[in-house]
Amino acid sequence: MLVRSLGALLLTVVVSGSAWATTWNVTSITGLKNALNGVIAGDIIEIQYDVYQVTTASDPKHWFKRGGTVDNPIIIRGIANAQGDRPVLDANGQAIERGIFYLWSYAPNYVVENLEFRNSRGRNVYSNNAAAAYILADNITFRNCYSHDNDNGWFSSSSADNTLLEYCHTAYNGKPAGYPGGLTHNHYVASQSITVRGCYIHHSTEGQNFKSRASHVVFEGNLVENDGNYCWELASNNVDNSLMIGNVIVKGPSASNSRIIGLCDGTASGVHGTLTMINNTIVATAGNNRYVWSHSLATTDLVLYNNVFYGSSLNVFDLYGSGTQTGSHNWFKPGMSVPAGITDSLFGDDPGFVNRFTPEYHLRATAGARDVGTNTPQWLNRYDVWETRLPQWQYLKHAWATPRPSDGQLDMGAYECVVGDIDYDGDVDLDDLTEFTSAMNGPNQMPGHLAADCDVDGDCDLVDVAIFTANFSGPY
Ligand SMILES: [Ca+2]
Ligand SMILES: [Ca+2]
Ligand SMILES: [Ca+2]
Ligand SMILES: [Ca+2]
Repeated sequence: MLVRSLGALLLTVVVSGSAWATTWNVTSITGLKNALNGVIAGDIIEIQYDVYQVTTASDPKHWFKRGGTVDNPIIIRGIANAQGDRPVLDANGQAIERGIFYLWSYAPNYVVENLEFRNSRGRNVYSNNAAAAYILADNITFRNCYSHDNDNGWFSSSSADNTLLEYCHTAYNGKPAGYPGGLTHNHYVASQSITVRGCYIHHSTEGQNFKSRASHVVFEGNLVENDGNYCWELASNNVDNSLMIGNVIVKGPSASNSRIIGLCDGTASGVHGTLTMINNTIVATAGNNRYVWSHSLATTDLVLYNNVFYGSSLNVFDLYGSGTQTGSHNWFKPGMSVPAGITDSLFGDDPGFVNRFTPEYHLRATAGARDVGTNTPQWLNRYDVWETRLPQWQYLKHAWATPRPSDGQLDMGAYECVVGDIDYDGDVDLDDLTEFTSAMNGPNQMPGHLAADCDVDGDCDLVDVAIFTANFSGPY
């Protein structure tokens, strides 16, 4: 426990660029409220490590009063303790209206980093859909934050544009069992545009891991697994097109709904525009799973390049809407029914994952899905213009993303194979050498890490050492 100084605030005036900016040092909720009352564009609020109890009496709905500018956002930054723990905003036992951070539309341009939000719940006092943050304003970023055990993980409204969630961990959100109200979700977003990148999203307790009523979604380099209901949904809207690129999406084996990706939840406005899917790995875990499902009110056009559909179900497109399906160079299982507009498909039971059973969805050196993608995948962007869009990021455990490496020929799926990259961060360097060496179990023995078997012959021997050495690239 930190010893709190009597003065909740310590003001430090620093020169930032050409503007005078203030760094506010916060060690209490009162200090945070005071800082938010006084900030101007470009200021930084540093929240020191502690567990901060959020109470109804502290009136979190009215903490945010001022905005930054696009060029000089206001930064709220948690300062981790020596163990790397983020400062915590905990609403345990308190009724919260919509969000611990209630970001009014008149308070735009905030970047929030390194904070944990938990136990934000309406508790039947307010509607049972409180979130870590209720985002009404433009240009709001949450980066490296952890949202868990709230009614919703994140909630944004259609008044918000340019929402960014990056490197966040979002899990175990959903209202308590038996509480009244609609389904709650890890993400329930309706921004004009939202980007979700490099996030670890899992265990929505009753609803979706990601549910959108946004006009434009870019969902990039995330890991989504263990959904309560379904994994990913465009529930309505999407008039400005969306993109899923470089994600690993794994169906929860105990989910209450068989859908993995859903288009339209039956609300009258329907789902429109185009959804382009590029270089995703999408995994079913039960025979009745439906990889992509659409409602009759969906007019969504689907465009698919370089995706891998894998798992225990063959029901890949269960479509009742009126959109088209086009694209090329996707991996399907034998027996999957693929629309005629999707060409150059490959069919096989095993795309060549390092391990289908543990599982590990990176590709082996000999994978059938390696080097067989198209190098010119196209998407229909927000402004209805077709453009080439390569996968730039790939997920790195956990809640991180690295630039996707390139060997000149795109692989299918969410990960580009780099032989010898044992820690999967996209290079072959001394960290990999350490793991490579410790994985060796002697001649004719499977190595402790399957990626150390560079030639995929069942061992890690001098041939593998030669391949590893040849691929040694050094760090980025
Ligand atoms: Ca390749
Ligand atoms: Ca590496
Ligand atoms: Ca070998
Ligand atoms: Ca490295």
